[in-house]
Amino acid sequence: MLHLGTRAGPPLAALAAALAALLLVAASATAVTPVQLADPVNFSAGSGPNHVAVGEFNGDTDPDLVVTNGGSSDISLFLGSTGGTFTGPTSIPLPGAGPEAIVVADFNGDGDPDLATANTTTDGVSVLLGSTGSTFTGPTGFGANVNPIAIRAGQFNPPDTDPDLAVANQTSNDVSILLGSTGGTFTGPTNFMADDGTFDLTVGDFNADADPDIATANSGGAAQDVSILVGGSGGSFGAPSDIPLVTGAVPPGIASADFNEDSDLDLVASNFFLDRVSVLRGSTGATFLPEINFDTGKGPTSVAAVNLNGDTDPDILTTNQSSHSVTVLLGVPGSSFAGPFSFPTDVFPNTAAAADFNGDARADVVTTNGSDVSVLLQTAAGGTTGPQGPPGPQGPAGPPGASAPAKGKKCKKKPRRATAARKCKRSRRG
Ligand SMILES: [Ca+2]
Ligand SMILES: [Ca+2]
Ligand SMILES: [Ca+2]
Ligand SMILES: [Ca+2]
Repeated sequence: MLHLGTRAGPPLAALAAALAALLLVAASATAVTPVQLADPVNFSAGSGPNHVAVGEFNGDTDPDLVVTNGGSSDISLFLGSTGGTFTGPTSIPLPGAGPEAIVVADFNGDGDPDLATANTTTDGVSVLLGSTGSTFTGPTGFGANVNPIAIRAGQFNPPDTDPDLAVANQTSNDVSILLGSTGGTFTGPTNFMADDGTFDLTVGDFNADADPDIATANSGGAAQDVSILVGGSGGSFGAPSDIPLVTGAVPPGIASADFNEDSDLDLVASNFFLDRVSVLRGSTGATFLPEINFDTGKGPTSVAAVNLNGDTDPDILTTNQSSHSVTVLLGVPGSSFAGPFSFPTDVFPNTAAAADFNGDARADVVTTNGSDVSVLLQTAAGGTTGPQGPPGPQGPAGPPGASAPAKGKKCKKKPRRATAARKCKRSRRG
């Protein structure tokens, strides 16, 4: 169950003790450079922050942030400053839109990064075109389907080079493809079925045919799975191939990277009610080997593939809504991970991104939380550690399904975002 009304302090002492224990048991296997994140510095955004993305909007090389706010229906723009601090936010209004997710890309090809949001209230997308000095023109609205909740950019109809958009629609259980055209405009949407409660998506070439494919995380009552939509010509996608996860997984987040460096793209999906992530190792023809699970903090919502310790193995970053933390799983050759290493955020984190905010060549972390934004700067961490061994630093995750949702609920609270929870509707297959 989600306990949105309860609040627990970050278990700092427990984390420290557990980390020490892990270091003791981290054995023999391949050493990996550890990561340490400093305590969070919190910045106020708008009301109901939903999603954060990083961009360079004013050209000063300090990474900047954009945050969607579902409650105040706007975007908060933070400009990076020295030492990993931020000025702002400046509010960019999206009246009545209810923006959930945001993506940064140069849609009109003028060299200035632009923004696109997935708007759950208006069932559409807002595009804002960047200009000099971190100003934006727009928004211009485009359609999607019912309750857009996640958005990614891609190149779905080569050789056309205008960035395109893929939108996950939570209630229509599908993905909307909007094809980019000149001047930052879009045609479509064309909708492609995924599965019940399509909640997040990632773009990657899973079958190595050079056409980008899409994988979605589906957390509706009738689905606890990942859907693979294989890309075809002209921005089309095939029927979904569903990969079931363990019952109760309720995956709210998905990301892709080649974690085991075999050149087949892999997937990672968060398991909200099981306090772990599932790694699906890619095989030939957009098929995947059975899941391998790794512990996280409690209530993992978003998951991202990042590189935090600067080696060649992709790492995993989750936001943990129930333990008010992020978890870092450090990639180790051969589909294994060191960790979990968890670090406190402010309460109810729901999405995260990584970038080097203070210019020390170490990637840092930013999260959106229930009511603000946390920045966690990476600090120097000496020594090495080894792959994850049972149990993880936060202790056993508990028996599978122990905290699973009550049976028979037609309309679960959605893990990631408060606005989505408020708008939660009975899912329907379409
Ligand atoms: Ca900047
Ligand atoms: Ca642009
Ligand atoms: Ca792989
Ligand atoms: Ca840094």
